[in-house]
Amino acid sequence: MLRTLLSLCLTSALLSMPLVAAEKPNVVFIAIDDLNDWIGCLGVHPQAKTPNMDALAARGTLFTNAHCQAPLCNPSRTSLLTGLRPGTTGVYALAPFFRTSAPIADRDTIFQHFHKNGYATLSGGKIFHGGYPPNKADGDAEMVDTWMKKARGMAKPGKKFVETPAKIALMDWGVFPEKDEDAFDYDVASWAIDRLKSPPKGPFFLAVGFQHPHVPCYAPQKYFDLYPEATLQMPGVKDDDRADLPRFADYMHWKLPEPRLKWLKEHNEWKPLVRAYLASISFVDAQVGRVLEAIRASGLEKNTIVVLWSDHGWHLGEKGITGKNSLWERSTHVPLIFAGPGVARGSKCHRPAELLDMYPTLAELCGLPAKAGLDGHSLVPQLKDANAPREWPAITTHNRGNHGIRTEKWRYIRYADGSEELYDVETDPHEWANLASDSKYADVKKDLAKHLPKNDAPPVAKSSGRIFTFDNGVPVWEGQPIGPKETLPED
Ligand SMILES: [Ca+2]
Ligand SMILES: [Ca+2]
Repeated sequence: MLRTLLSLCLTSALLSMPLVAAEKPNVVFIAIDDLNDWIGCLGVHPQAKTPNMDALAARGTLFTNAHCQAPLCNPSRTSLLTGLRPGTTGVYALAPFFRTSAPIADRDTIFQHFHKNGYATLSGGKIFHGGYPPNKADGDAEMVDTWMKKARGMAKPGKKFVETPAKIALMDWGVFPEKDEDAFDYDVASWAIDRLKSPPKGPFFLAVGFQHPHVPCYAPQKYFDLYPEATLQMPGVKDDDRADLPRFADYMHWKLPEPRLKWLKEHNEWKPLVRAYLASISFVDAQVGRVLEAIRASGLEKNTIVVLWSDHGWHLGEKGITGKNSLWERSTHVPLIFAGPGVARGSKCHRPAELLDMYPTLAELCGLPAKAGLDGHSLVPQLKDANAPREWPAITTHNRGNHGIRTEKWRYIRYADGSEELYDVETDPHEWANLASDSKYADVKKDLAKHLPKNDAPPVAKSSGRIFTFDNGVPVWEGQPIGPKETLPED
């Protein structure tokens, strides 16, 4: 009798296990590379056409004041995947891969935290910074259970469309390829769709990383047709905008592999670049749409949390530059959308949010144990009620000791030499008037400065690619000291 009972209990326990597991929501984690805040539902560029991202926001919660932790791929992705600020990781530059970098080499990424709690983890396209981890095929099973096999890479036309100076040789923009099917991101979406058609048993965490609108800004003709050049609205730019900046601001992007506004204007390429960037956004939106449709068609939608984010923003002429690498809104402000079980529908949250909040948020939404030692905070209160208070600002760090602090009203920047910027973004959304030297804002600055990160770790060994240091009063860009009389390059 006892044996029968025990056996019944065991059978029932075994039977209930898959049921319990199946009740855990899945996660589809959609990353977009270098997408600034030009998506339809954010309304920052009034002509941006992203119907699929807008539809996701309509069935979920859109964070309208979300910011990256670093305005550059590798440090931003390292931060959000480990849940730690750049000042904690010491990863500030394009290299090295954080897994080789003490003191965080052994930190569990969000993938590993989900894996250890019973999730199958899958990753396709660009999730870790390009090329990382280096040995997906054999050595990285501990990082992610299933990797997309190496994709064919970004297709390139035979000849560049735009003749750019050598130092910005990677940059190009124009109509290419002819069909969606010939672009790298199409393959990434197709891989994700296949996984959704035959998902792993039990709950899964599926990461899908798109590369557009990262340069080169290529897209098929139909996406350019969405943005006729004659009626294209250009971003707001003030000619003498840099006049009230401290010199230290220049050091954040001393040399860039992207063109400055001066070069674009002189070569009549400003408008074509803006148009190509918008076309690339609409192209990637179409690929996002294919994945969202596969989630719906597979019947997984009701039990799947979708989160969509971009790793940082992108300037298109504002403050005289294109690209990222700054602590201003254009570089830091990113789309962040959650949808699915546990998330309010059709909701917009204006509280500051940070990309590294995704780690604790997703863990909480999925009922996983909280991971100790994370720098971010769960957004679950705001996902239930967009008006729920939040005591923390959003903080962006670019190289050691340079931080931007964003609240609902203010942006405060403190550079490593102590120089400052302050903008009232409620009344000055372009961040044109630097108020930092006005004594009437001394208390505002003091309050904001209380949020400066506690850790300012030195760069990890072998840091390279956009690395800037300021030691013993000497500014050094990628190993070369910047002389006191040198001026910011203009091409
Ligand atoms: Ca990026
Ligand atoms: Ca200004």
